[in-house]
Amino acid sequence: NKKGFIFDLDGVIVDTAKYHFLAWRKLANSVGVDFTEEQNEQLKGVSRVESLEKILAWGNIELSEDTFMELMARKNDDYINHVYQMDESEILPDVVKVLAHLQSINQPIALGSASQNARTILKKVNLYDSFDVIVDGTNVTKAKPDPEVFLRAAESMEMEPEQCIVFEDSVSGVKAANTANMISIGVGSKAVLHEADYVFKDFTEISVDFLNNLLKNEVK
Ligand code: G16
Ligand code: MG
Repeated sequence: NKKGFIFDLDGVIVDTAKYHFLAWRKLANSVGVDFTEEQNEQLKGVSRVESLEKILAWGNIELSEDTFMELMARKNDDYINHVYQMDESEILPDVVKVLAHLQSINQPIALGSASQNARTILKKVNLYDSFDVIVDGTNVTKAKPDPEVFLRAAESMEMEPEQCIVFEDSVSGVKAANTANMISIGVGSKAVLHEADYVFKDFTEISVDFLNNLLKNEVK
């Protein structure tokens, strides 16, 4: 029995969410916009363009196209500086264990991320070869909550959406998985991710039994 296992990157495999936060806060403050962790929650899983649009809207700021592009580049440079310092120690707890288990029972594994930096990050933390399929922000046109990124991942794994299971830390990503008709597993807070089919605090709470049961059941 086969399922397609799709993992989000930021906030699921690695905690790059904190680097996005630092880079966006610096950028927002530089244009005079306050930026809280609650606001940051709304940027999780959201594309770079839409993230900046939201920040500017919070500050009632309108900019020329050129300045907009310049600010996006500045945020990314800042973010990349954090990424370049990453190594395997930044892989979140028990991620490697779960990936290894799925590999050992021959399940296809995909990455489904909004980030254009996904491949760089996977290489930095030495997980690039753990994924059979990678779909990221360089491959899709529509950002989460649109299901495009996950549907593409399913297609590349040659799996039907109904056979796929998505691990997500963001509200927009859980919505994308649900819209795609996939099983959604929230990684993070139950209060935030209440739309997910299952929610776990992190991978240390996800047992081998649970993973094996996913293979047996038609949960959706
Ligand atoms: C990630 C983050 C978002 C970020 C987006 C684009 O998605 O959660 O906060 O804005 O990628 O990233 P970049 O600016 O690197 O292209 P995911 O889907 O991996 O959680
Ligand atoms: Mg994420």
